[in-house]
Amino acid sequence: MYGNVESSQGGEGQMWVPGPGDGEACSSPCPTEENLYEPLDPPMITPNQKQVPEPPASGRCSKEKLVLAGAVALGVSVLMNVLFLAVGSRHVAALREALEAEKVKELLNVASQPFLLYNEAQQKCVEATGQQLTATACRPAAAAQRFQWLPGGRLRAWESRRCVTATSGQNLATVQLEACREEGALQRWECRRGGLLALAGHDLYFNYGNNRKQTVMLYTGDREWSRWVVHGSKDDVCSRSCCPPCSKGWIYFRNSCYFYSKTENSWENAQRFCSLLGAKLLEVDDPEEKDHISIMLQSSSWLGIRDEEIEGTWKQVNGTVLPRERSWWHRNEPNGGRQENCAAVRKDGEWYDYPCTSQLPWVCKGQP
Ligand SMILES: [Ca+2]
Ligand SMILES: [Ca+2]
Repeated sequence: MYGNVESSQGGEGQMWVPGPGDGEACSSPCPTEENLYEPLDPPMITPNQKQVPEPPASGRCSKEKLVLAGAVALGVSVLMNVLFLAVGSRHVAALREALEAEKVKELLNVASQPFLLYNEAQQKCVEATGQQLTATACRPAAAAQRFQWLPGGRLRAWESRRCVTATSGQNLATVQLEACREEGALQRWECRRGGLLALAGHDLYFNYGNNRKQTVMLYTGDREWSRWVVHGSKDDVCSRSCCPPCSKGWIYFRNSCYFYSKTENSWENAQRFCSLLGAKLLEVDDPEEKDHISIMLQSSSWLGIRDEEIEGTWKQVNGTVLPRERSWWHRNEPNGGRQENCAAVRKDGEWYDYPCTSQLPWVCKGQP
């Protein structure tokens, strides 16, 4: 029995009730695991079972042939219908899943109260004109000078609802407005000490732009022309950040956001769900994360690894082979051979291989 992964909900159809003596020593001979799943391979036919086709009987009438042809046609038609039904239900499941993803996406559109970006040294505010961002005299009532934070460190122009975007990750690159993107690396900003507003992950700062048009640009210099506060205050612009680092419904831990599903699905659908949200199915990087996950889990959930391609070679969704030192298999696992090619993490943080079509909750892991 698959006594190693507990279900989130008990009830009928339960397939992994702990079996008697699971994980305990037994008197020999040990009972073999009872397999509740259909064998994946067709039953083998031994040579002496092989059915030798009968030689065609001479003088068979054409009526018999017609009946035979009719039966074959009927069989094919039934088979096709079953096939279409199966494909159809998969499409419906995919659509339902996409809808659920859309609902979560709506929650991502939480924004902060608007504020004006003010450079004290120049006594100027940032203003949006079309796509362009310039530093100009402050007009607190002007919609074009209002900005607001979106989740993920994105800064949105209040009026045009477009995001502050670096044209490249290089010194002196112009900063302008573009459509907000969820995975736009050039749209993520972070505050550094002293009012510096940096392009996330770079030592390039949102700068007043000492050029003729006073266009805002990226600059390596970190002096007063790169320093910004909320107009009318001495506050760091990140003090107006709306948002907890993660979107609503996601849980923050150590610079990542986690989504714990409330429903169950196959490994593949779970993986697709996470990918639709720009995240990935859970990967556990170190013991600290393993402990955190085990505290958070309500029940066994899918992990983003499988050994579908080569039995015993566990790969992450991006195709990387999982390093041995970053795996936490339960004793005697993985043990399912070709019938168990997907991995799940149990509440205690330990891993099991499991049939990929089983229905389990899942965890997505994404960037803040
Ligand atoms: Ca396997
Ligand atoms: Ca197993």
